[in-house]
Amino acid sequence: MKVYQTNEIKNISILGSSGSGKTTLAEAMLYEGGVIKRRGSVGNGNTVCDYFPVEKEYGYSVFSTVFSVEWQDRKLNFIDCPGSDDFIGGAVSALNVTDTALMVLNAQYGVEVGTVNQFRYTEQFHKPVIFVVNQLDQEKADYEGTVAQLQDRWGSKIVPIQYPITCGSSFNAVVDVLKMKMYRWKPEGGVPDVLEIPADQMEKAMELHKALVEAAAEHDDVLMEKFFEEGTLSEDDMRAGIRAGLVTRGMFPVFCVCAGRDMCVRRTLEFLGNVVPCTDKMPRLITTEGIEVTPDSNGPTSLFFFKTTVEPHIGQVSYFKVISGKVKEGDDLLNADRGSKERIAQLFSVAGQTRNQVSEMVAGDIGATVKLKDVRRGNTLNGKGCDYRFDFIKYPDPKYRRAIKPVNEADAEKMMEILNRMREEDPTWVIEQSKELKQTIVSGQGEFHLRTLKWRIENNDKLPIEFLEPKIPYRETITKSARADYRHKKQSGGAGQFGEVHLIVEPYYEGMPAPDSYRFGGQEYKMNVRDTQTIDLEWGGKLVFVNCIVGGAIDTRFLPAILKGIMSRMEQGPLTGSYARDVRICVYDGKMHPVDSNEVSFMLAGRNAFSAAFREAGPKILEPVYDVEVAVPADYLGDVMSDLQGRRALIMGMNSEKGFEKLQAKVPLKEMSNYSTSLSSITGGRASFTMKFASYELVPADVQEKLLKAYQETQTDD
Ligand SMILES: Nc1nc2c(ncn2[C@@H]2O[C@H](COP(=O)(O)OP(=O)(O)OP(=O)(O)O)[C@@H](O)[C@H]2O)c(=O)[nH]1
Ligand SMILES: [Mg+2]
Repeated sequence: MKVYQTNEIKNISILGSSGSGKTTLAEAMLYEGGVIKRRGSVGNGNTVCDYFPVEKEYGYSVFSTVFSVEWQDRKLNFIDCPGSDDFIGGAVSALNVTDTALMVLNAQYGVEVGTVNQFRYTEQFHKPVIFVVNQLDQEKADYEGTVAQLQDRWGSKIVPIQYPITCGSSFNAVVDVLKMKMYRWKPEGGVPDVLEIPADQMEKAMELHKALVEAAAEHDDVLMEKFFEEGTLSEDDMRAGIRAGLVTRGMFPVFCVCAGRDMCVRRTLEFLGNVVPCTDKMPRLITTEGIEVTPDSNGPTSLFFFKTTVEPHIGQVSYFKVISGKVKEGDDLLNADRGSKERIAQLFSVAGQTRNQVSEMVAGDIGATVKLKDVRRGNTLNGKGCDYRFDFIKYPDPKYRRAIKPVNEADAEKMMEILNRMREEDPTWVIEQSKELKQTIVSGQGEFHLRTLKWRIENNDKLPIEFLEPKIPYRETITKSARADYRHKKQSGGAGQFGEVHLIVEPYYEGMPAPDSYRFGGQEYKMNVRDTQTIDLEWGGKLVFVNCIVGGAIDTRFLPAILKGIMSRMEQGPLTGSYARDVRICVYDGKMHPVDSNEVSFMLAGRNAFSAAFREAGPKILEPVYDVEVAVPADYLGDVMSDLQGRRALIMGMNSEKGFEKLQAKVPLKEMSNYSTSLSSITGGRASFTMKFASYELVPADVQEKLLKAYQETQTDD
C-alpha cells in the first residue's frame, strides 16, 4: 500500500443500533474496495470485522474493528463499532479518533433508542454524521417513514441525497438527487447501471434536488451568493456546501444502501471519498497541557494508542492514530505516559485481523503495530523533542455489577490477571477487589456485556468462573445523641490493665456548632472543648473527635489510643459490621490508674464506650442510592414507571423528547441489581439507561429489620 498524505486520509466510524447492518456494510465496502475477493456474512461467521470467536459464536460485534479501503486515491479508514449499548466503549474510542460518523439505520425499524444514544455521543464530540438507511430489501422496509422519523427529530438538518424507487424484495434502484441520476443494480449488486431519472420520478427528484441545493448553499456565504445569482449550484459547489454543512453539524445527509445485496455501497464510498472532510479540516486535538496539535506531517512525531487486543499467535496488537508528524518502521519512540522506550518494528494498515505492512504513516492516519513492550490503551508515544500527552477519551460509568469468582478457588490469582488484561481491551469494565465486601466485583454496561466476559474467560482462557449477587456496601450512622462510660480493668498476676472513658456521640452534619452542653437523664454535661480532629473517612462521610477532657482525668498521650479504638469500631459498625460514618464524639471524662493504665486499655475502653453509646443513639443503616436516567419510547412509559416503583425508586422528573420519554429517578443500588435485564425485557430492548452514585440514604425500617436479622444469623453461625 502506498503512503497516503494527510489530505488524502479520511477517518470514519460506523455506528448504528445493534443489528442495523454495520458489519455487513463494512464487508461490502471491503469487497468493493478490492480488499477481499468474497463477501462473508455475519450468519456464516466469516466477516472481516467480526473475527473473534465470541463474535462468531453470538453473531454480533463485541469489539470495534479497524479496516481501510483505498478508494479513488484516498485512504478511507473505518472503524466498525458494536451497536449494542453494552459495548458502547468501542464506539466511544472510535468516535474520538475518527472525524465523521456513518450512522446506519435499519429501514424496518427507523430511529431506534440505540440510534439516539449513539447520536448523542456524536453530538458530544462534535462529529459530522451521515445517515445510511440499510436493509431496504426487507419486506417491512420503510424508507419514507425512516426519513420522516429522522426529520421529526433533527428537522431540516436531515437532507436526503437518495431515495429508493421501491422497498422490499423488489428493491434494486435509487434516485440520487446530487448526481441527478438513477442507479440500478442487477441481483448480484456491485457496479450499477447509471440511468436517466424516469419521467414519473422527475417531479419528486427535482423537489429533493432543490432542497439539497438550498441546504448546500446555506453553509457558505460565497455559495449562497452564487445560488441567488444562478438559481442553482454545480456538483462541485454542492459537495463543498455539503462538506461545510457536515463539519458544522448544520446538515445530516441521508443515503440508501442494501448492504446484504451490495447495492449502493460503491456510491456511498464515492461520496465518502469526495465529500467527507479530511482530518486536517477538523478541529484540533488538545494535549493534557492545553496545547493545540495540528495534524502536520512535518510536525513532531506523536502517536496516540486508542485500542489494544490480544490475538492468537501474535500477542498484543496496538492500534494508534498518528496525531502529528510521521512514523516509519524502525523508529524509536518514548512512551510519554510510562517513560519507557519503544521501537516500532513494523507498521500495518489493517482490515480486521489482516495486516498489510506499510513503510510509513503520516499525521491523521490510523494503523497498528505489534510486539510493543509496555504500551497500554490511552498512551502516547513521541519522537525526539516532543512531550505531548492526551487523555481525551472518557468512558461511561458502569451500570451492571456482579461478584465474580473462579469455580476453583486456587485460580483466583489467574482470574485477576485475565480480568486486568481484558480491561485493557475493553475499558468499560471496572474491576474492584473489595476489602469491605470481601468480593471481587466486576461492573460493566449490562448483562450482555458480562455474559460475553464469562464466555471469553471460559472459552479463551479455559477458566470456569461464576457470577454471584454482589453485596451492597451499606453504612451505619446514628440519629440522636447518647452517652456511655466504659471501664476496662484486668488484674492478672503481674501488671494490670486499666482505662476508663466517658463519651458522648451525636450525628455529624456539615456546619454544626461546637459542642456546648448536653442533657441525659436529668443531668447536664457541660463541654469544654480543648481540641477537635475532623477525619475524612476513606469510605465516605466524616468522624469528628473532640477532646473535652478536664482536669487531666485522662492523660493526653492516651487520646490517640482512644481514637484508634473508636476507629476500629467505625470500620466494623456495631449494627451489621458495615462501615460507620458521620459521627461526632466528645470524650469528656474518664479515669487513669498510676501504674496499670496503658494504650491497650484505653483503646479497648474507647472502643467499647463508643459501641455502647452508638447502640443508644438511634443507629440506622444507610444504603447507596443512584441517580438513574431512563430513555424509553413513550408507549412503554407506564410499564417502566411501575417497574421502577417496585424498586423503591423516587421519581424525580420526566420530560418528553420526540417519541421518547426521559425519566429521572433515585433508586437504591440494591434494587438495581438486575435492572438492565428487566428494562430490556419490558421494552424489547428499546430503552436505555445510565446510573451514577448519588448519596447514602437511610434504609426503610422493614429493610433495616431484615438486614439486622441476616447479620445476627451470620454472627451466630460463626
Ligand atoms: N436482508 C438484509 N439483511 C441484512 C442487510 N444488512 C445486514 N443484514 C442482516 O442483518 C443482521 C445484522 O447484521 P450485522 O451486519 O451483524 O449488523 P451490525 O449492525 O453489525 O450488528 P452489531 O454489530 O451486533 O451491532 C445479519 O443477519 C445480516 O445478515 C441487508 O441489507 N439486507
Ligand atoms: Mg457488527
